[in-house]
Amino acid sequence: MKQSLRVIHGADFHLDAPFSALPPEKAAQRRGEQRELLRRLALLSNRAQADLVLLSGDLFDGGEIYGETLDALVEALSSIQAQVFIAPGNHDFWTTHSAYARKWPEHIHIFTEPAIEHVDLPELNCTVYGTAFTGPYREDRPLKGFQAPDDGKIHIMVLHGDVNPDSRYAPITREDLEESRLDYVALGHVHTCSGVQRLGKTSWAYPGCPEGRGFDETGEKGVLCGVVGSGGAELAFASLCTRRYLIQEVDVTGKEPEEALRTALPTEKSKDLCRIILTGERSSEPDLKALSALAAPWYYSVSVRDHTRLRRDLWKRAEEDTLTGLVLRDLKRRMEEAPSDEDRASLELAARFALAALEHREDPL
Ligand SMILES: [Mn+2]
Repeated sequence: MKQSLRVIHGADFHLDAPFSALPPEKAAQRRGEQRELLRRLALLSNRAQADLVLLSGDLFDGGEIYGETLDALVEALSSIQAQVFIAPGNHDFWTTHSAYARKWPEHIHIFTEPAIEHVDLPELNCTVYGTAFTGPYREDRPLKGFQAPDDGKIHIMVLHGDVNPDSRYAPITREDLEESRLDYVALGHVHTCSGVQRLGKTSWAYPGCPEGRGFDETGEKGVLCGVVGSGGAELAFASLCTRRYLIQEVDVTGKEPEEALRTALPTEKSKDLCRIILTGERSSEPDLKALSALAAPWYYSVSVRDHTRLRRDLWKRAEEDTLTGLVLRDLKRRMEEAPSDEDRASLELAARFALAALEHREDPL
């Protein structure tokens, strides 16, 4: 009898997302790369000899999908040797005319109702539960009052929902999770990987989205891969993404922006998408167009933003006959007498903080 199962857990593929921040050709290319995630998922699952592939909703970004996407989905899911479970989410909710509503091979199970349904897998000593969104919102708590039976089997739930009692997207409370007595709750909705969490005997996780679509979905993206048993779940993050969204800060203080940017560029061409944020104090207005052009060959896509501040003259108010003038004069004199650069630097910092405090400003720069 199986005591533990090999599991792949993914969610929030958002296939056919518009990628509206990119020019149309690149947006189409990115949608093509999203379709490749399905092939990679199938490959990963078959290589790992997974027993279960759990897909917790928002596989599609919207109700209408391209023919290429449906073809890729059918081909990839059909090639998976594991049992596949899909719990439609708020973006890909179940309807009778959804892409999900077709005849699927035996090993693919798609939940179609808000009420919890289950599939028994006696050969795996396991029961898989799941529910579906049937509209863009659901405000009922899908796990409320649910408790897995104590029958020696492994109990797993696939569910799109929000571990937040005030959510409009299938709210889940921590008590609901703990009282469910499920061995693993495979969640979707949150696009950042949560790692495996535990409440009572119940393990739960969000894998996050497997491919970023914007600078709110930065870094490595993928699925969770590992083992679920009646003693708990051990799943590790496995990267699946083609490209990453990166945010890089470049401090221009005391430098020409172009020079600062040059030293921050990668040493070889990157396939990632990068947002460069200029920070620190500038002596003149940076030419964002020229800086973007300088960085462009190094990334798949790059944009440059200016968050710098104009360098202000720290000692401008030193001659004032006020408390501010007095404090600045004192610090200036001490700076002139300071024995080292280090002392001068800390006195300058002290002057900045003092000036900010005296002017009731939050930011000492
Ligand atoms: Mn989502």
